[in-house]
Amino acid sequence: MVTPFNQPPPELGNTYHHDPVLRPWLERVFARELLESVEPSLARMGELAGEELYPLSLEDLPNEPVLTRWDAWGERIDHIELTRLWQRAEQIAAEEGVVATAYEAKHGALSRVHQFALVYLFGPSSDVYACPLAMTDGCARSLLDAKNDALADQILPHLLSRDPGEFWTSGQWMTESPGGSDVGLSETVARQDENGQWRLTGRKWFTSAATSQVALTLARPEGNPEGGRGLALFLVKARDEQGRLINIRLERLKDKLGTRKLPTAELWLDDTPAELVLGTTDGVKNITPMLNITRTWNTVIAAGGMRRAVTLARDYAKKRFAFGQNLEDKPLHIETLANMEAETAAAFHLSFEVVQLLGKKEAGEISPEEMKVWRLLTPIAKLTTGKQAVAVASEALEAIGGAGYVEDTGLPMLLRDAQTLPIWEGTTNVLSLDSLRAIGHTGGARELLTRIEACVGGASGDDALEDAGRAAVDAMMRALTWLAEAQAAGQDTLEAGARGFALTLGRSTALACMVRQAVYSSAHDDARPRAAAIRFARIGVNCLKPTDLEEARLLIG
Ligand code: MFK
Repeated sequence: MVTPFNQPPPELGNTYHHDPVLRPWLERVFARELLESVEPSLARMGELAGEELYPLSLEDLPNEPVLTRWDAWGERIDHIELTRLWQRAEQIAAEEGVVATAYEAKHGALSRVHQFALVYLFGPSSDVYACPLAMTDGCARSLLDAKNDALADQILPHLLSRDPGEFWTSGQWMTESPGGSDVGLSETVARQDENGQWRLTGRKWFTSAATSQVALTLARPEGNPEGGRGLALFLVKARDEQGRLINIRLERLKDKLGTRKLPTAELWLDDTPAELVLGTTDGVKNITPMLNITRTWNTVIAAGGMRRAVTLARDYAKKRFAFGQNLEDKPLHIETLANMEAETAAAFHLSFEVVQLLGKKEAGEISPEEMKVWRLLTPIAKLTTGKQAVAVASEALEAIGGAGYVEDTGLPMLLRDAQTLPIWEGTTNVLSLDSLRAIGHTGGARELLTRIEACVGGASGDDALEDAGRAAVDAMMRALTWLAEAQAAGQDTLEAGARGFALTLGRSTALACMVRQAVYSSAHDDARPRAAAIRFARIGVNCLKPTDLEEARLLIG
């Protein structure tokens, strides 16, 4: 019997130790003693992610959460059985403080960086358990920002617990059938019963994980006006002591393209008791702390997912022999992988720029200029990395060839899960328009240009790196010129070009951050960040394109 050839599969190992970007970045940003103190937790997470969770995720591939609505005797139970990996991920998330690290704040403003480094490592191995963690973080932030001490005292000890037995996650039940993006159209009604208890009634069309113990949600108190201002922000304690849902019916789990381990659901609130978080109006405004946190998670998860895709494609290229050579020795394959690596490094730098600003904001160390940049860069980073994540995941599958398209390799999941990143937490277009509104409201574009100029300032003396820095500044300046012209031309022109504008801001900021890292790393005997910056500049950061609305209308009929 002839033994057929079996291709060794791509492997990961410890994802912290093997990451080419994270550690050099941390070395630049953290003092040596601080790095020494956080590094054991990152190395542990790298080991858990690469050596325990990744193999478990492959074993767990065929399994999905199962909703059982009724028990054998007709009792409505709405029980969701989670996959094995999700059960393990919950323990790890609590014990390793994937949410708590940010709030324990042991390292001041850099605590957010430490936390999001954990997220970056944990996310790609979590089968999207990162989603309820993102919501949990967003809920904690919202309760603190609302200064609702009563709710915070009751709920935060659970959301921030490192004891898996005590740990709770929060959901975000915002999306309703008329208002996925235009949340102000929400139909859920709030009324107070005779005891003054608020009760919510309505259909939540697309929730985050329906297994969470609490959720932030929006509802319109009876008599309130239409629109986002007439909504109020509520916290729902979804379950009683026995874990049964309280006046909530789980209608179905959503049948999605990806994120299939994540039990997103459609549910009915039926006189569901709820607590006001902050006043009886301005619900959309009051939930924005959650949106900004979950968008930051989305950004970091995108960067982490890209790193996972590139790592697998890179390892495969080492092992795969074809046409007389391993793929890693083939010029066109090397070029392809290098472009993916440059995009991935860019996503990382953009993500952690936002994370750093968030950390400063929460520690009360942010300047007014940085505050404007943070508000603008949060949606910009989310939309930029969301698009990159899909492109890189798709390229990784192609780099692995037919096996990348076969389900039991686990690789198709990379692409399907990436596809949610530009959709949830605000689509690319919605966030492009949000960026324009942020500029209209608080400014930030000029401050971002100043920041980009400062980032690239150190490149002088290195011609190629200087050119890369100039490309970032030029693109940003062109974007500002476009903005002024579009504002003068009118709202239609502004909106039609908003995506090109937003992506240009995202990519030029990423490039500037890469140049700053390259200057540091080149001085510390690491030439890779310089190569990544130069390559990313060559791929291009200016996404401004002329728009023609009349022609576009004609085309779409
Ligand atoms: C495929 C698998 C999917 C799995 C899904 C699982 C998770 C599902 C969970 C979800 O439901 S994801 C939900 C995603 N939905 C969104 O992210 C909503 C996207 N839409 C927006 O972000 C809109 O821009 C927005 C709803 C905010 C617009 O609503 P409005 O009512 O037109 O609000 P407006 O007037 O823009 O803003 C109201 C106030 O909030 C303003 O302040 P003022 O009242 O002082 O003027 C804004 O400045 C402020 N604001 C808005 N966005 C802000 C913000 N402030 C800070 N940060 C922001 N990001």
